Formats: sequence, structure tokens, C-alpha cells
Amino acid sequence: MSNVLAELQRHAVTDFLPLMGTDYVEFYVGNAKQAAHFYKTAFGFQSLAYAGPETGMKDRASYAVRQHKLTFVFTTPLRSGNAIADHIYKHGDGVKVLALMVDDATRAWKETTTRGAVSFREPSIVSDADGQVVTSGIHTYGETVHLFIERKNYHGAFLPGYKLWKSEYNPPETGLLYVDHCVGNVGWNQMNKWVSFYENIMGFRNILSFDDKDISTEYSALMSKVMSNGNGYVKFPINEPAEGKKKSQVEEYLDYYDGEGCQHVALATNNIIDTVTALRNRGVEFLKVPCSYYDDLLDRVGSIDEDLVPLRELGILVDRDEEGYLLQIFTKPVEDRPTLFFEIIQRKGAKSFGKGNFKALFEAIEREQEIRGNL
Ligand code: TYF
Ligand code: FE
Repeated sequence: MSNVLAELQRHAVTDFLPLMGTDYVEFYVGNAKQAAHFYKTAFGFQSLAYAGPETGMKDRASYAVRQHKLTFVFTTPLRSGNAIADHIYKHGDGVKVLALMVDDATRAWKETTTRGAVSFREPSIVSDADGQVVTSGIHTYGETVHLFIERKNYHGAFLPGYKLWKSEYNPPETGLLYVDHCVGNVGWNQMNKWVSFYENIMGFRNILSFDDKDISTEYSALMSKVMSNGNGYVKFPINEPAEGKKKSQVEEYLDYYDGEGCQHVALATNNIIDTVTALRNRGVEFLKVPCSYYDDLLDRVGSIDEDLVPLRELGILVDRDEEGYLLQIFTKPVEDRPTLFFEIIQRKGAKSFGKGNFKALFEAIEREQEIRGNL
């Protein structure tokens, strides 16, 4: 039997938490109406669904937007003195929910809570005229949660409780396709705890590790371990700060987010030059690497399909592994706090995370830390 087949069979018997991908990412924000507008205007998301007092949701307003398989939800509280308002007061705008697509949300909750996950939501059925959705949830690092979404008996726009959001303002998409990975920043010496959490409680595997030798010598230090579920559709790298010559970028995040949380969400495209051109034209700000990065790029990564000129003009980074190459670029933080940012990534065979770019990338992040006075 081929290795591939053996591997597939191993997972078929051992994967107690089969995931079909990321269902949506929900952000708790100070002003959901304006956040939704920003992600439509700047990132090219399309209006999808709305929930609020008009739909029977008395305490909050939520706007769901979509681009291909990528769904973001922006939620804001309508009054103070509740969990959503407290979350924003402490963390600023940030990711609350990394929702995962499952076939059986009741089983997902049982499998994970019996292995030690702390429940966030017991399996519950929500329904409307378009059918029913089962959701359940568990806590992960910081105040972040994973929801399990079972929507096989639902054919509405998004979720029960939401109404279709028809807007007259529909800026074009920018070619963003799906969530490639979501990175969590955890506290000092908390890496092993969260690696064990994803291994033992969620059945993930550690597929890649970067330690301070890969990363820390001159620049902001961190350790990173990439956790992947069985079929590879869901990947959660975890960063921990490390002692270095300068203040770790992970420590800066922990200071400003006031705890552990989601550091970046990587969004896939199949034409990074077009996507980043569009994003820049719409006001999205990206980190810049020195022009010298491009002088020896082709010596480092070999020949690539793309022209060097637009890559250099846009500041897109390239890295190669055994299976192919990838192109990636990072936005500046999208809040006033130096917390959450986005990565735009195009994979051409490569399954890695751009280790060859860490030096240039982390030096670019350090320049921003320096400007903020946080180095
Ligand atoms: O997700 C990754 O591993 C890459 C590299 O603070 C990276 O995007 C790692 C840590 C970090 C920024 C980027
Ligand atoms: Fe990344």
C-alpha cells in the first residue's frame, strides 16, 4: 500500500475531530458598522448577513461579510457591562472566534471536552425557516474560542438569527479566497501547554517548528510551532516570546492585547500581485523590506513564474521549500494597538511558512516597533 494511502487510513481511524475547514472568523470590535464598511472598502468583502435588534438580537449588532470561502463577522455590543464590551475594553478590536466547519458539532464538543477542553458553549440547535445549525464551542488561548459549526441541514445565507444583508454599496473583491492559517500568540513558557492542547484535545499534529536559533540572533525573538489538523485544512501556528537582544514582537503584542490572542490571519489568493495591488490602491498598509532583499532573491529561491519588478514594487516576499515556493506579504496592524495583522499568501506547491523570509520580515516588524517606541 502506498504511503499516502496508509497516511489517509491512519487519519480515518484516528481523527476524532474531523474538520472541513474554517467556517468563519468573528471579531469583537468597537463599531461593527464601520468595521464591516472597512473590510468591504479596503479588502473587497461582500455584504452577507446582519443580526441585531431588528432580527431579535437585543444586545449586539453583527455584520457577516464574505469573499469566496472567506467569511468574517464583526460584532459589537450595544451597551456596556457584558462579555463583549469587556472583551473590547481589555483587548481592543480583535479575534474572538475561530469557527471550524464540522459534520457533527455535538460529537466535536464531546470528543474535545472529554479530553479536557473547557466548554464555551454546549451543543445547541438554532433554527429558522431555512433549516437548523448545531453549534458548540470550547476555549483556547487567552479569551479566544473555537466554535464548531454543523450546517449540513441549513440553506440560509449565514446562520439562523441573521437576515440577508442586501447593500447598495458593493466594492469589487480583491481575490482573497480562504483562510490559510491563523496564528496565536501565547505567553512566556506557554508554548508546550498549547501544543499539547492542540495535540491531545483537538487531535492536531506539530508539522513544523522554529526556535530562537532560526529566528532570534539579531532581531526580535520568538519560537513558533505549526499545528495542523489531520487533513491539513486547519493550521494554527503558535508563537511564544523568547529572550533576545530586543523586545520580542510577541511580547509587544501580549502587552497591548493584554493577554494571549490571535496575532495574524493568513488569507490565500491565487494571484498575489493583483490582490496586493488592489489592496494597496484601497488603502491597506503593508510592511516594507529593503530593496536589497530582491538583489539576490532568484539566487535564493531559483526561478519563479512572476516578474521581479512588481514583486519588488509591492514588497512581496518569496520562499522555497522541497515542494515548491510561496509568496507572502504582511499588513501593518489593522488597529491602533500593535496587535492583529493580516498576511496575504499565495502557495505554489510550498506547504511551509516562509522561514527564509523571517529575518527580513522580523527586521521590518522591528522598524515599526522602534517607531512605536516599543523596542
Ligand atoms: O505564520 C507564520 O509562521 C509566518 C511567519 O510573528 C511569521 O507567517 C511568524 C511569526 C510572526 C510573523 C510571521
Ligand atoms: Fe503566517
